[in-house]
Amino acid sequence: MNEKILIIDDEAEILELLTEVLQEEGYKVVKAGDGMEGLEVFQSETPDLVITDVKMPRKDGLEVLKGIKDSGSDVDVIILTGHSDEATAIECLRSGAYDYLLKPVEDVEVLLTAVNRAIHKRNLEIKNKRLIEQLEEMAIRDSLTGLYNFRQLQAFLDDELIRSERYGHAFCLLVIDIDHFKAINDTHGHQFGDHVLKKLGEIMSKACRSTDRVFRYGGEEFVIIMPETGDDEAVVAVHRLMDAVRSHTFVSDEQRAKITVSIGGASFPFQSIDKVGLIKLADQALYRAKEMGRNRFILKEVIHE
Ligand code: GH3
Ligand code: MG
Ligand code: MG
Repeated sequence: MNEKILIIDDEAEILELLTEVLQEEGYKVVKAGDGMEGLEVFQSETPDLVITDVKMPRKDGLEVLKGIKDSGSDVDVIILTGHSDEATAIECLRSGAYDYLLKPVEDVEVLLTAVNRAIHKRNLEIKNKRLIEQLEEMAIRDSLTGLYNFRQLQAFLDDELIRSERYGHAFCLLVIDIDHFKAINDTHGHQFGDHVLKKLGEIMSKACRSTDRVFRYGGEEFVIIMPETGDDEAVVAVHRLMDAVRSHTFVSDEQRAKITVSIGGASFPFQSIDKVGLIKLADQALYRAKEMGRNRFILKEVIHE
């Protein structure tokens, strides 16, 4: 990757010299002739590192540094300064500059060492940030289906309860269980079973509204939370969902199968106003749906097929 470095200096010879040295090292270079222009180029070019002179017309190096830091950017700034101005350079360090270099830049190696070190540090920081984001994503998602996991369900449900209570809105919680899934595994193999789980997650996500949340609750059980949804709307939504599942033929590695699901629902605030109560009621409704012959939805004791 070619990292981009912004050089800000009002002396054309310095700009030229640094550009040449840094380009030879393999960096992309963008330039500005004073602090004001420097901040503009910083915004438009989003460089990976800034090297700025201190004494410049319109805006000086310290103002450039502050402008960059105030914008919330974590891009490093190296200060270029004359011998007479080391005090300002130290003030820049206190204000968050990464390093300072004395002009004239006679020893190119000193410059390159500082630049390479700053770029290396930044690349590591970017990599770490990505890894942390990946870990955070892995902590809330189920690895097979990519759906939110059990832990995330608890957090989401807590939030939804507070929100719905505050605004006086209804929401619906569904527990979904695949019918005779053991037979799918036994007939077609565990791998095909995994394919069904994954695909079912996709089908249900597609059949839901964008504000609905689909979770993998455990093995072959899923939970859907439908915010801002009354009982009648939930029944319509579940019919759409069950139709989507029933009509799909699961195909993988020359194996084909159709499945049905049983669904139990519970609604807030009509049936319960707490998390444990809602899950328990939906589970009981699911159990009844299984007992009554599967492939159906039960909400408030009413059977929907
Ligand atoms: P019912 O209609 O009563 O729900 O019957 P069932 O066969 O679906 O229910 P049961 O609870 O007896 O079996 C669930 C099966 O789900 C057994 C288990 O091996 C399978 N299962 C759970 N998690 C996974 C998984 O991650 N992958 C696969 N392939 N199968 C799984
Ligand atoms: Mg099952
Ligand atoms: Mg089950």
